[in-house]
Amino acid sequence: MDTNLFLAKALEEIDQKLSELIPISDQSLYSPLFASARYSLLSKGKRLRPLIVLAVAESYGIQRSLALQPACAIEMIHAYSLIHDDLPCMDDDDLRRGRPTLHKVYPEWHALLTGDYLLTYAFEILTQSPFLNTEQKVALVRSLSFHAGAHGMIGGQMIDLLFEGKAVDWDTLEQMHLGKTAGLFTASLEFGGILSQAPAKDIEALKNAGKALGLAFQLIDDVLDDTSTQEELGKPIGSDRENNKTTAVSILGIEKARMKASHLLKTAEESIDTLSCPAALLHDIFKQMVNRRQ
Ligand code: GRG
Repeated sequence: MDTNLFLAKALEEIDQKLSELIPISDQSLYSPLFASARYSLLSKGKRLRPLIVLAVAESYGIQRSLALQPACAIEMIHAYSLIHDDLPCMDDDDLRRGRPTLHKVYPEWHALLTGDYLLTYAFEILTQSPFLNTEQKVALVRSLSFHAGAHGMIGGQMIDLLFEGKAVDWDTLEQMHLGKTAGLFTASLEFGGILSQAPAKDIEALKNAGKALGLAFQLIDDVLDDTSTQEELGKPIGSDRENNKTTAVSILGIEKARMKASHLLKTAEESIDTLSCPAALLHDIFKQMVNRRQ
């Protein structure tokens, strides 16, 4: 299938499923939680992580209906991480995806609880995903809890905040990127493999691709933070500089950071070339992600 056609169709299905999964409101006393979750989750994100899950499943010839709910679970974890990352106690940002951050619209405690809700609900919907056997569900829960936890996203965020305002060398920065950014990309690729019941050697290759792709994605994110406008990115630019954070650009400069991202893209592509399924769709998506302008 043509890549752009696949992306357009998959994006539509992801958005529809995300909307179905969070009630508009109900009679419960806690229903304002759903309105705030919809505000963040349904705002205009790129949906890269769920798209990757669906793209891997597509590459193995697996029906999209089987991969859709697990893909949405990863987007929920991503949305929760953005809500918490924007809070005053972390990056204290006012704008996300072109709109006021959640704690600017609701009280801070409400934003915090919305993130907590999305985090816990992600695991609930994983265990309720249709068409999967128990072994697959356990593997998905294990993958997501590992990559979103201390050895992945939370660990990366911990390094980020521990080193704020301090000198950071390249190895430390890369360890932070591996956790904070590459964690969820690795989980997304691994999810695709688990859903497709791919052989163990493919799952390893998918995870390796996820690490390299995540690192490349973060390098480009740092470059865009220096070369784009707030309107293009939908979030404040230069906030890392304001918060005294070391970035790939502050260590390498723009050109070297771009070159490093290209090398990492190549590593990710070499990894998916070893898969036992056609990899053209994944090649296209990886390239689009690393060559993106926003
Ligand atoms: C606070 C638990 C917790 C974790 C925070 C993910 C994260 C760790 C912080 C968010 C800020 C940040 C710069 C993370 C690096 C990963 C990244 C570039 C996120 C933005 O992802 P996109 O570009 O965002 O896919 P959209 O809005 O398109 O979904």
